[in-house]
Amino acid sequence: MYTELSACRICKGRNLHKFLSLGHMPLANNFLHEDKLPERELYFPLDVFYCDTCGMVQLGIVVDPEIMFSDYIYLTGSSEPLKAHFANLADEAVHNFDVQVGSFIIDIGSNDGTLLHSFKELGMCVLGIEPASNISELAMQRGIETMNDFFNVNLASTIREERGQAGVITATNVFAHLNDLEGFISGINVLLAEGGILVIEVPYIVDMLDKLEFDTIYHEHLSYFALRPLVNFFSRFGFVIVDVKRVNIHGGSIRIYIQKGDRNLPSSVSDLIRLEEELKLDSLDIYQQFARDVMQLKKDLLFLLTSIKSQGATIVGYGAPAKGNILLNYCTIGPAILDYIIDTTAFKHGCYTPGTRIPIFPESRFHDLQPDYALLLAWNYSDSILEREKVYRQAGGKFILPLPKPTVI
Ligand code: JHZ
Repeated sequence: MYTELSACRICKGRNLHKFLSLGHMPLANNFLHEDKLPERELYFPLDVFYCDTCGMVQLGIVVDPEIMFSDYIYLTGSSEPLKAHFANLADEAVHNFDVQVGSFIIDIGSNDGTLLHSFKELGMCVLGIEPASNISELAMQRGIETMNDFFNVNLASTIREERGQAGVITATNVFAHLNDLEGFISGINVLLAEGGILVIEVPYIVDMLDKLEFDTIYHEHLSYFALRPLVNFFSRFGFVIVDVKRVNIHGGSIRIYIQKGDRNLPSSVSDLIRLEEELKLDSLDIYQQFARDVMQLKKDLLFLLTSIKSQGATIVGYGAPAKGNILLNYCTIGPAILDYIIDTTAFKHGCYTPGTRIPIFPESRFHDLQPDYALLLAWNYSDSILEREKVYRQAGGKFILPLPKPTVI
């Protein structure tokens, strides 16, 4: 079901240092349906390594993607801030790169078609590629043409023969999920038109380290990217980063614009590389400190939650993101602490969290029962959620932000 990493995914170096072990964890999106609760669940080791040669941070194992992605529960369209974020991405790509109306746009890992919907509204011809059959069906029902498949060079050739090359290819929150990065870039080489633009968004390791976002480490995320190793990677394959910006999504990500060819790197790239050098991302120390801080956070969060519980207060979880399951399992927070979790995704209702087995309900339960505290598992949307839940807060309800330091709001 999984293979062990023997060399760095980017530079093939073999000098890999393990700096963090989160123990054995269930798959973060493997929510359990109430009709078929298994007696035992699958657990996989979750260890993180630093490559001494090129500085890439990566997981020690690769779980079979068929197990993780063929049937998927995460829906992009379930989070309003994410919809707005993707509308902004489509708008920015079209305007900054002068993409003509009617251009062919492909989204790899297109989920429910939320991003492509924004491109379609701008008059583009769109095609999604999505390996999860349940989710590609949903996208089709919403009028977004979607191929139910994993992206690779063969699929790229088929699409090119049948439909021609694309002016824009997007891959948001999918690049960090790939083991075969070379296969991906070969596919892009086939499918991207000359002068076309590849847009990649990945969580940024600078944010992960800075805000102690350890729960974004899970089996789906094989790589934790800084910009420096990526610049070298793309140039090896005849591509160049033409722009990069930090974006406030998923706890802090980078949006990277890439084209075929070779030219000087823009100042946006050199500025971020300078930041990475200043932070000393090329030395093991910063990662070892991160690991020590993660262990301390576990103690602090458990202490806070158990003290609140011992006073007889009720605590629930707000949002059931994949990362929440890493936080709950690692910090050993189960149904004795959280009565239930609420989430906007209909697919998740009636399910239990993997490992910890906490039931998930629609948001209405939260408003009906007005619990004393809500642990904000979807902490990346804290601004939007705190604003939305004004009435709950005015009535005395409190939120607990777990990261970077457990805080009651
Ligand atoms: P959210 C996903 O991880 C999945 P997750 C994926 N593996 C990936 O790479 C990362 O993103 C980057 C709910 N919610 O987006 C909706 C509310 O209930 O942080 C979602 O279930 N109320 C592809 O799962 C969850 O929270 C709300 O008001 O960690 C958020 O999940 C809002 C805003 C969201 O990603």
